[in-house]
Amino acid sequence: MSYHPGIFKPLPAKYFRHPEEGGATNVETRLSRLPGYLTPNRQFFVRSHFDIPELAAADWQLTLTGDALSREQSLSLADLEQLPRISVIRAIECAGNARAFFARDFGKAAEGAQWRLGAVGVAEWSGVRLRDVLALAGVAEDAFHVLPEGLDSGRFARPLPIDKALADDTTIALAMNGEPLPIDHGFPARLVVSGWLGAASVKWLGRIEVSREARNTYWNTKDYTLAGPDYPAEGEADGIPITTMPVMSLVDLDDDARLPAGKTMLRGRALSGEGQITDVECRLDDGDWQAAILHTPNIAGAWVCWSLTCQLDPGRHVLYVRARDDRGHEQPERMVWNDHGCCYNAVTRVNIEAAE
Ligand SMILES: Nc1nc2c(c(=O)[nH]1)N[C@H]1C(S)=C(S)[C@@H](COP(=O)(O)O)O[C@H]1N2
Ligand SMILES: [Mo]
Repeated sequence: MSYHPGIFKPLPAKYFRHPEEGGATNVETRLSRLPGYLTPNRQFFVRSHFDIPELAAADWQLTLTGDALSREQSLSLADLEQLPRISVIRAIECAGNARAFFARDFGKAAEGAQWRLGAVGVAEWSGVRLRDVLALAGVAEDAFHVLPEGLDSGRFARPLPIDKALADDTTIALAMNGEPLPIDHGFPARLVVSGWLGAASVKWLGRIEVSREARNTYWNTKDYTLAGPDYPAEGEADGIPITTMPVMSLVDLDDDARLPAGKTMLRGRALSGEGQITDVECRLDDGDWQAAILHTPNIAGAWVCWSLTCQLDPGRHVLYVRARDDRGHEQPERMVWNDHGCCYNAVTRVNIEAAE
């Protein structure tokens, strides 16, 4: 196995934006360039914390281990292919998506890659249920944590509670939008954990430990937590370990977009962890809130596309967008600060310039 320090796929500027301080392994999707509901593989954002492994399908092995399994198991891709196939359409959203807006709202940047709205994508993930894979090794009644580990140079790993690991749609994906998983997205196998922060969806899977005791890592105790003056530390963690993602709306426009004045269709997307979006509303400057149209499909755990036709007078405008989900969550007016800049979901605000 060898390691690669960057991203393999081409990164044309029309599809991607490099966040400031993001490093070579992070690029966000330009939502303005998405043609449809799914994010094509060539446009999907990439977030990798370490050099990435170049793995050969033929000798790849997934090791199942831990004191809450009846036996240790080593599985090949051919073994996984014996299991029932499933396909799920789900979002992967980095918990740091929209982190750049902390700097705008609070006058100081939260630590980490300064993502705007594009550290998120929706794909059709095909593979096998994590539950069916773990069953091959016999899961004990009192299993507590499931710790998937990547084969990247830093062995990225973040635990899941057993119930989430055994959920119907927790998937070991072998394919993305009908193609073998691209190397940047975890070839040959990654986890897809519905509605949870992207960091739960471990790429380049190599080992899964199922244990009776907690198996916490840096990635749920020192990062990807809600930490700061308003959040109490919890056990080993510096704050509250993040699980599901909050309700958030996105706008399919570049920053400081220039649009023709007059009647214009505004578009975007909205998503909410494991929930389904019920309403999206838009407001231009200090006008009234107007309901946007929600398009099909509207898949829980993925996103819904919205649109609204607006009259844009020439000049500068601020567009505000807020969404609500079927569980009664809605975007707050203002964020509470957290040090890692995670889960930003205050009412979405973008600048637009309309020209005659
Ligand atoms: N092995 C491994 N898995 C990983 C990561 C990583 O650095 N290493 N990054 C995680 C984070 S923080 C996110 S947001 C998603 C990004 O998935 P993508 O690169 O396929 O868009 O992968 C997750 N899985
Ligand atoms: Mo992430």
